[in-house]
Amino acid sequence: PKEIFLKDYKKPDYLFDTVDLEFQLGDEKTMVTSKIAVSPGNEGTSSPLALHGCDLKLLSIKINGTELKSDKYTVDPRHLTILTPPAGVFNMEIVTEIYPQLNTSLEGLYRSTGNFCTQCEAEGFRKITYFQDRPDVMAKYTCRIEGDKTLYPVLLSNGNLIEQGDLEGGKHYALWEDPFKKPCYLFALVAGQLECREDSFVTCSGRKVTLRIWTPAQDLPKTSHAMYSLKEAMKWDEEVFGLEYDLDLFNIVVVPDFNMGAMENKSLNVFQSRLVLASPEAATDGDYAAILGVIGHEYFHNWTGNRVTCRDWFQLTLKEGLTVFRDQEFSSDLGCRTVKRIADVSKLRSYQFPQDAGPMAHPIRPLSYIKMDNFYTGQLLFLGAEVVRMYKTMFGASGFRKGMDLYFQRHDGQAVTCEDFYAAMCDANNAHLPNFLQWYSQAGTPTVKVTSSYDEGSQAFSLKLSQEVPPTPGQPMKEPMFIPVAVGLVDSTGKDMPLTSIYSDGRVQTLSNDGHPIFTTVLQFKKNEEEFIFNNVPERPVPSLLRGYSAPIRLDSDLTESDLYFLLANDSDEFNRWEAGQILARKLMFSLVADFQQQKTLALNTKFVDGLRAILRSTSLDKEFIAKAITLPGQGEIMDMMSIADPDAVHAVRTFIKKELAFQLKDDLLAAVTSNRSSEAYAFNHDSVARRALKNTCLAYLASLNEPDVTELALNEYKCATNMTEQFAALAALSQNPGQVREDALLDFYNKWQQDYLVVSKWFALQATSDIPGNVANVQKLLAHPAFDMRNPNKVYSLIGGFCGSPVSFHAKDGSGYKFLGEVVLQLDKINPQVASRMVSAFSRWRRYDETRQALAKAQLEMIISANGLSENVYEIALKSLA
Ligand code: B3K
Ligand code: ZN
Repeated sequence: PKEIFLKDYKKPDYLFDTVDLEFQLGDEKTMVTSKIAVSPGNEGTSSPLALHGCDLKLLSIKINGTELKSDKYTVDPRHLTILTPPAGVFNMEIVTEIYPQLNTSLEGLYRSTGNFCTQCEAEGFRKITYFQDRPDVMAKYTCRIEGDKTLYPVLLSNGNLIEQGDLEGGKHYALWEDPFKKPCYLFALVAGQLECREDSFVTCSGRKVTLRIWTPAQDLPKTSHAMYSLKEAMKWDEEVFGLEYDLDLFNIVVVPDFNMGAMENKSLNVFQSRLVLASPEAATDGDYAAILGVIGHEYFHNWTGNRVTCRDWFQLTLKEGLTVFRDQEFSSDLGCRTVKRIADVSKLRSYQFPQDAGPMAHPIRPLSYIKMDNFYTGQLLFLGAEVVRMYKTMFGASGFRKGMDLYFQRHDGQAVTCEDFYAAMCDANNAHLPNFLQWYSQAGTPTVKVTSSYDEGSQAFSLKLSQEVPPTPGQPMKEPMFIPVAVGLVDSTGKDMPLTSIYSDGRVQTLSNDGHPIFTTVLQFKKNEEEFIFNNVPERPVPSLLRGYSAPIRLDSDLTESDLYFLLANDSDEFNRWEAGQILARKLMFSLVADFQQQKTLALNTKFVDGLRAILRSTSLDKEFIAKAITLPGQGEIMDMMSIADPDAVHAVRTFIKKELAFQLKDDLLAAVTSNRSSEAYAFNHDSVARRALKNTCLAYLASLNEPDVTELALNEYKCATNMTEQFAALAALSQNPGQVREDALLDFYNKWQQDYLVVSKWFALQATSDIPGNVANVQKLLAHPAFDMRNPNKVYSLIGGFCGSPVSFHAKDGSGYKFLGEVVLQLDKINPQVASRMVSAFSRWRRYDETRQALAKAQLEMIISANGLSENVYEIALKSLA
């Protein structure tokens, strides 16, 4: 396998100006004709023209209308090379044959439940035809699709439909034209038996855009929330960024078999079913929120990704980090900002931080890859979004908007780099952010230490900051990064102090906002060590640090426990109230883990219980916030912070605290469940979502007690639920405890929902993530369940991905979890390498565990890497994990 390096980037020797594709869809084989207008990229180039290709049967090549003789080109399994292309502009016509019905990789052109569909990002277009499959080759496309009219009544591609009609032999055709230049990864084709929900949106300039969501007929009623989400996204992008949709038609297609969540193909987004289809009975609040976010995300790509795209795949975060940031903001604006922020930060901590501390650590702009698909990681997406967020933190909403405007003004229609984005942001704000670009090139999560001191005499409060970026593979030494640290000072009554002036870098800076006092300031921390002194501070404050999580770092401060309890009760920054509770919970969990390891009896300190009780009883806090604030940090987060991860101890401690809290707060929890019932019809709005979140979180606590009265309560909630959010939460609550009640409930749920494959996937996931003893065998059994299908990524992610996310079972000390995954990965790899490689990643952190587990996990990785015919996808992850 060949490794590709960022430093080797070279502009393409040839440009493609127009690409006219023709597909003759057939049940057995599909014929693809590609006519390309080629022009030299560099003056007077005479180098061979190398085209990528994979699993293609070449039928013919013509250059300027003449068949090319076989000694004028070479073909290998990855390329077609035209040895001496004509000088200047020329036309090239290539005919290939492909076999979509045999394509289980779900990359290129493939079949899902009989329909044709494509997925080209990152490098899948080469499975359709020979092409310069790289994002800096941008062309205007037309696409003519021909196929049987009864089997494939709907024929879709990018852009506008400019012609359609019937053909002999029961066939028909459609001709699409996309007026915008695009890289081939944004090409899409869909053909099959689909119906659509149609609606429209009038843009800010008064253009009417037709919106269509395509799905099998029976699912049409479930597309209303997706349509609502799309219209909200279109409106939001106009209001917040002044970005208007640029065509008269926008299509979304739903397919059950899809590797990722969705894909932003120009005007023809393709989604896996879970992220479009929803009804109150069958989808949870979580599903509704995910649909809103992902519909928004793919739509927002139209500008950040499609109109301005990436020069090469190393720049992926340019479009993904930015677009994730935009979808996070969109969801925040439509829901509750703090709660969304908490959810996003939790995700970062549970997935990105651990990865960044392991063998797969890489900067948001990686330096090399074997398979690009392996780099659609938390780093590029979620850490990338944090990096974009820091620009906004530095420049404010209007400065950020100016930067975005300049970015589009400079780069519309181009394929660009992360530096171009940085330059637009800085130039628009007449600013320079020293060491900020390090965020793109250095891997590893920085740790920032903060120590504070107060001098009563001079009324000065000092914060000393130091930073350390840990070594990561290939990067032993690190430079300091630019870290924006948002700070407020809280007085002894719990109020924010006005901040008047600050001394740093040898100068005094007056803080005020047009004469108004300010209560939060952003420290620009950019050296290894720096001191910031606040002046005119009348009493010793409690600092509220890193408000809103202003930078993606690990904060290590000298705040005492009592400071943290104080912030938990008083901080005006809600995010930091939650954070104070989390820090306290982490400290508690650590000390109990140590007790557990020394076989001491575990006991919960009463201050912690009282702190949570106060939150639970609050009538002023948002209910969803309360639900988050009483939820303990996940097991992964705690294991990530241990020198040797001990899944058994962390699990035992988390279970202990949960039960103990349930026991001590039982009355309050019961009151929260009963007072948050509602007989109103399901609605997806913040108040209802928050109410259900609180009720469900409390129910889960209660059910952990496994006492007859709470089991009765959970059963009752399960039976009376009128929506999936509450029904599924009750089922999850009941299934915490092994036994007959659990088995009966799971069976009942399956019988109710067996016709709905999306609900069945949830049912798989619930069992897969369970921490009941002996769950490996149960998951093994579910592999053979008639509803399970290895070829469907969603089911694999639910069952196998879910299982790997459950530390006690996956890391079972006898190695049974590892063995299970090892076998499954090899099976999966034969079907779908992208999915297999996502699963094998669960092994990557094997060195974090004790020696016994290390040996067992390593043996599986070695078994995998020595397997015959392994895909490059799995090979790359296994190789790096073993390195
Ligand atoms: N851009 C796609 C991801 C494509 C993944 C390729 N293996 C979807 C998204 O960002 O939402
Ligand atoms: Zn994206």
